Amino acid sequence: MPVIDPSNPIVVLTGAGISKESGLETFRDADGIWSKVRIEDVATPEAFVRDPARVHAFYNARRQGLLNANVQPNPAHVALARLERDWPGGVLIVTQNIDDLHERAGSANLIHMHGELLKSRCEECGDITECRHDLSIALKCLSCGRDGGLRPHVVWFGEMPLSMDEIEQALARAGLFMSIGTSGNVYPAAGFVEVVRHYGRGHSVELNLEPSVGATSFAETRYGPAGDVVPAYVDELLSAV
Ligand code: BJW
Repeated sequence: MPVIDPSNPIVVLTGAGISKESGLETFRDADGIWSKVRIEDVATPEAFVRDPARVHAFYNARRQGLLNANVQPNPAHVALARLERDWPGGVLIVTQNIDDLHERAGSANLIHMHGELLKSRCEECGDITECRHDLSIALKCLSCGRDGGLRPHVVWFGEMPLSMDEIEQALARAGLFMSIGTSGNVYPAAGFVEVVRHYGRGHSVELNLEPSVGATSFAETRYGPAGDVVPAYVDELLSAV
């Protein structure tokens, strides 16, 4: 690792791999979510129009899984919260994950670019509400009173990820870009390392179980379970502060 100036901001991109050791499934590993259900059936706006009950059942099951008491932040989430607390230049976590494990570990400067499983959104009035219960087409929106329009507050294929302007500005300023637990298959997140390279200011590192699709774009790579490699990398960063 080169010496990173502690006055420079860090941007961390996380994906499903960081939550694997907490008991949540990834998408594209051999035993992942997309080996059991088809994207076109559950993760597109067209799927929700065609069969909303099917899509609700998929997200209801994942919400119940997330709320299981055994699912807790792991040492990788905890290390990133420590980095945010102790790094002078500031840390922004951009997560593709819809779980709340970063928040539970103590991270506060956080963007959920693919939405949040524990929120619902009304397609009629846009109201976004905390949601820890099952959703169905029978429910009424508590804000506008209309029924049938509540959906999980998540970003499906073909929809615009959230807070993209803010993310792009942070990538342009970053002194270090860390990509953790993501396979690099889904854009625009898979292109963030190229954005950092384009601006030319930041070092980039991939921390993953195995090389991602875009591994060769990173200046540095380290492979192993997130619960091991992330705390070790954070220790090295903070030893220079
Ligand atoms: C570990 C580990 C351990 C395991 N420790 N590591 C061509 C055709 C059609 C569309 C497109 C196209 N080209 C590009 C597009 C756009 C499309 C896209 O990317 N498609 C690709 C499939 C080609 N993207 C979109 O549609 C996005 N919107 C968009 O582009 O809008 C237009 C736009 C224009 C201009 C600017 C900006 C935007 C929206 C994408 C929405 C993705 N939604 C999902 C599901 C919704 C949320 C949910 O249900 O959870 O988000 S898909 C799914 O993939 C989920 C994830 O966030 C996302 C990324 O997955 P992730 O996190 O990388 O997980 P995995 O499983 O792939 O990888 C896990 C990794 O961890 C692996 O590498 C493991 O090895 C590793 N690992 N154990 C460390 N213990």
